[in-house]
Amino acid sequence: MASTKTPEQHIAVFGESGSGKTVLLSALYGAAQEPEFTERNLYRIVADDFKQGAKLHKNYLGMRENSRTPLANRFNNETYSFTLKLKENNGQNHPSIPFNALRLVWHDYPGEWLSHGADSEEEAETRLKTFNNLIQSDVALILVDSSRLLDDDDDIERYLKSLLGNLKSTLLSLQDELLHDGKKLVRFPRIWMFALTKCDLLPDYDAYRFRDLLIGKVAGEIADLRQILSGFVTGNEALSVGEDFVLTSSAKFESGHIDLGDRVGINLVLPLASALPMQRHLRWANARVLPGKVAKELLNGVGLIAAAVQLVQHRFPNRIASLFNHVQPQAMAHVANMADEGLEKLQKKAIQKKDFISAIIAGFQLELSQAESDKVLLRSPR
Ligand SMILES: Nc1nc2c(ncn2[C@@H]2O[C@H](COP(=O)(O)OP(=O)(O)OP(=O)(O)O)[C@@H](O)[C@H]2O)c(=O)[nH]1
Ligand SMILES: [Mg+2]
Repeated sequence: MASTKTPEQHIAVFGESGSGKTVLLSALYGAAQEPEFTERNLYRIVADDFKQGAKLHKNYLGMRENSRTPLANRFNNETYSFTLKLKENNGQNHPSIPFNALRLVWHDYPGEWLSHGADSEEEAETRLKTFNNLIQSDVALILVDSSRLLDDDDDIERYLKSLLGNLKSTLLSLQDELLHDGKKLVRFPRIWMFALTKCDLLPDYDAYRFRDLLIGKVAGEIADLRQILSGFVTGNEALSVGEDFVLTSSAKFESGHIDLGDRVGINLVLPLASALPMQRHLRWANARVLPGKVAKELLNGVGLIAAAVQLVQHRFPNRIASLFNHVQPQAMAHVANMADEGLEKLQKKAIQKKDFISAIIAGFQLELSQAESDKVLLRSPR
């Protein structure tokens, strides 16, 4: 039966003050308002709150026109919600297709919350609320700031250790409050990947070199982080910590000039938040790493993963009787692991059927695969 609930995906970005969170969000939203974006993509990104959309767009234009960057989020925390809407959808979609839009939620918060905690009781409450929202995501991005990797080797190592140290102590300090009654969570980011921000400052880096740097300098700290995260989730075999790597640059910043046309990896944020976990969860379900109950919850959840069921429909139209109760992980894993050619066909079919979500998810998978060929992304083989 058709449901009207729009699947909602949160994006969890863990980045210290100055690591590029607000600029990244503004570049992502602002670029989506350019005519080239609408020409190239099947969808538009619409801010659910007009005022917020205008603010981000203004940030973007300030950078584009006056090379002026947005202010740091001192004491300022805001949640942005966007809807991806089909460009040429006049409200019509196939009656058997339950969704015709996707919602994405991004929490922008002061990076100081990761390094110094909160300053007042009120701020502590807001911080806890934000973290509670962040852990609704399927993927967490840990931002590594390129501008901190320009120093000598010892400084780099100190920076990376302090970055991971702060993240670990933040998680530990909030653990009791995030786990209600000490109960481990089913829905929690199970993929913690590293994102190198401002990579325009490190033109010689690709995702492999970024990985090698992290493994070379902080492999032990990454293992500790995994240990801590295992304490949050049920079925902790189904956890990828520090196994995926991506490069991003919101613009090229050069002697006072900001070139927003020169971006890296910004187009990957939405695919990473949605298609990547979909593929990984299905793979885990198929390999039976996920305990039955967890698999069911993740695969039948309200998150974007539900869209996978829709995607499978195009491939196995007669095999899926009921959309949400009889998920067939094997069939879905097949779709999730499909080669580019199959995905392109699937995408075409979905467009013909006006199945917006399937077309977008297939497109997202294609984008991830392209980024991997370009060495901007390195995905865990597990
Ligand atoms: N070279 C380069 N510089 C960047 C890039 N993105 C951001 N910056 C620089 O980094 C500064 C900080 O970026 P923000 O996005 O404000 O950082 P933030 O993570 O939101 O910081 P808080 O709000 O304090 O948590 C910007 O003012 C820019 O000067 C990038 O892609 N490349
Ligand atoms: Mg900010």
